[in-house]
Amino acid sequence: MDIQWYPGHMAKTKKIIKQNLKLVDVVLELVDARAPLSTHLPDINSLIGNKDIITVLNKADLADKEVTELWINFFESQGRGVVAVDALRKSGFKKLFSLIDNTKKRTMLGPKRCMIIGVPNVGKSSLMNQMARRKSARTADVPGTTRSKMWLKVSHRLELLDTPGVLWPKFEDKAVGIKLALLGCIKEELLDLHRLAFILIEFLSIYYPDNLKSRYDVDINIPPEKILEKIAQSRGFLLSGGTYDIERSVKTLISEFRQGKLGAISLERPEEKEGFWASLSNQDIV
Ligand SMILES: Nc1nc2c(ncn2[C@@H]2O[C@H](COP(=O)(O)OP(=O)(O)OP(=O)(O)O)[C@@H](O)[C@H]2O)c(=O)[nH]1
Ligand SMILES: [Mg+2]
Repeated sequence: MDIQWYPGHMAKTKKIIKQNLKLVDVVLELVDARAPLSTHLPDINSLIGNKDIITVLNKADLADKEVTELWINFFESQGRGVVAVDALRKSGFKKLFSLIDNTKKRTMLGPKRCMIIGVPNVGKSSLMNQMARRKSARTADVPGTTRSKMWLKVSHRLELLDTPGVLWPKFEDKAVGIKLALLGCIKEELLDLHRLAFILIEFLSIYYPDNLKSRYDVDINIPPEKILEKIAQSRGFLLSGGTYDIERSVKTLISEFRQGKLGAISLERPEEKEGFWASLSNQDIV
């Protein structure tokens, strides 16, 4: 299915990126540390040409530390400048600034200029604000928050350009869409949240069973629907008539996963060709 995520918005965003490319020295591509490949822009080369690029694994506080280390090695082995950061707590900023310092200045005059790009909700505006030590750009846990570009001065030597999130209209591999949905990069209204919660439960039961078990005090060997029922039961999510409010369990599970309340969890690992996600490559969730 082809999806118009934000009609008109995506074409405008790509135009902003292309038009401002000549003004910048380096591009920071923000990805979500929990799924760095699925949240990476597949057409980045056609978008930014041969500009210097640094990969920033943001929200590292929410990702499995061991897996993040594997990702760092993966990108470094490809010769890519890469750093894991937590934009809210500013961890990893020293390495980030030093990677930026080590890039060449290509534009003639003024400070070094960096453009921040990435999928929606990955933390671009938060990172820019924190690097500049100002709350200039609006941030929110909703994809599509930033609607136009914004320049922000970090110092007389460095300026940043925040851009709106980019998403593409079709996922060749549907598992990529599922991971983007789980991480909050796709508008909620477009998603089959119930299906998404099932997939999350199945994933957690295989890769992070203890996290699921201890957060909700459930037996992970029971079917996903029963797990949602148990969550409704223990949290008191009831509808009039006394039936369980499963929709509320669905929303709670997804939102608590996104906020890291189930612990630090990574959705993908480098060089993972087979397994859970490969089996979902034909599943629609939108
Ligand atoms: N835990 C955690 N949350 C973060 C981090 N960075 C950003 N966030 C949160 O992620 C949400 C999205 O942040 P934004 O900065 O608005 O994301 P964005 O990429 O600018 O989003 P769009 O403008 O919609 O494309 C907000 O709720 C932030 O507080 C991080 O490193 N760790
Ligand atoms: Mg933004």
